[in-house]
Amino acid sequence: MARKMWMRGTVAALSATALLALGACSSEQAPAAEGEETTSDDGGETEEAGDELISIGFSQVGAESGWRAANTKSIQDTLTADNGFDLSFSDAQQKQENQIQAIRSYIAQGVDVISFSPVVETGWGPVLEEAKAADIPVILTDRAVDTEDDTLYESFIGSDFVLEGEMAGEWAVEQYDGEGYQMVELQGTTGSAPAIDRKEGFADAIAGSDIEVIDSQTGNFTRTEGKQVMEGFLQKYDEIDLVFAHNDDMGLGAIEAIEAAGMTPGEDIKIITIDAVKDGMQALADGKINYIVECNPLLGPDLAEVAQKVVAGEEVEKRIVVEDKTFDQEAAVEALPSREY
Ligand code: GYE
Repeated sequence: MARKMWMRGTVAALSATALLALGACSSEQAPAAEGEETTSDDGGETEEAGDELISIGFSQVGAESGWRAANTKSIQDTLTADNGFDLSFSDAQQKQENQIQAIRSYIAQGVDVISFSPVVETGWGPVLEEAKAADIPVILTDRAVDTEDDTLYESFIGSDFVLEGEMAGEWAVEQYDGEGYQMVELQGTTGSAPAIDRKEGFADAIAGSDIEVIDSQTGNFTRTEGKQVMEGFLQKYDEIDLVFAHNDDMGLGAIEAIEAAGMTPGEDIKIITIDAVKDGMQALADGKINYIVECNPLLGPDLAEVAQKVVAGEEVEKRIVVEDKTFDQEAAVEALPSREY
């Protein structure tokens, strides 16, 4: 927490710092920045220092969830010309091949920094090697890649998804162990870090309890697919007591399916989700979801700071872990009025 606060504070001063740091960079930097307007309110910089923006290519996973919308907004609101950046942003529509294509085009453009949130964990070796060969630093945000070679990226900024799954599972055990609950799981996108890790963390936490996972399928992190998969579960099983959804959106889809089947979500069937975006928090406050583990999507400020340091040749941490909270109904009611996303 203290460290998050420190980072946020630092980013407020980013514009000035970025310009200062860039003063020390070579003029070959930031080819895409030529002719860009730079606004600087620090007044004391040399003319050259104010001329260049850090060009950054960002490949986003898609627009699958409320979390993703908040994450995109954070990145676009932070990596602005005012803060010293020239951002190229692309949406991969949850397809790895689109991300690889976007990264290749950023390499061809010769951007200063590439950042992306990998839709799945595996299959990144070749394109990361290409970025390395072109001397373009890569910063991972939100999701990890599965590689032994951590020289292929500068830093990975994001939550600990195993821990999120564990926190969700621990609460389930605390509340429901001893009841003989039958649980279904709505998994995130197959092969993605949050789906793999949240599943693992949750399973570890409920091991030894009498909560039985009777089925587990992917709903691809979307509300529509979460609803469809839940409809299938409700047809297939006579008794479902608990749903663990890897994100709020799939949990919200499950709520629709449960209500359509004439049952009361949060009572007849308990629901635990991850993310804590506004719609999820509202459902928790309304008693339709029982518990939410937060996943903070506001990664823009940390990304801006790390990108600025990398371009300035400063050391950065390989792993920056974003801390998450948990919410029950009471906590959601309290947090909602000031919730940013
Ligand atoms: O939980 C989900 C989104 O990678 C942490 O992706 C992110 C996950 C998030 O679609 O809502």
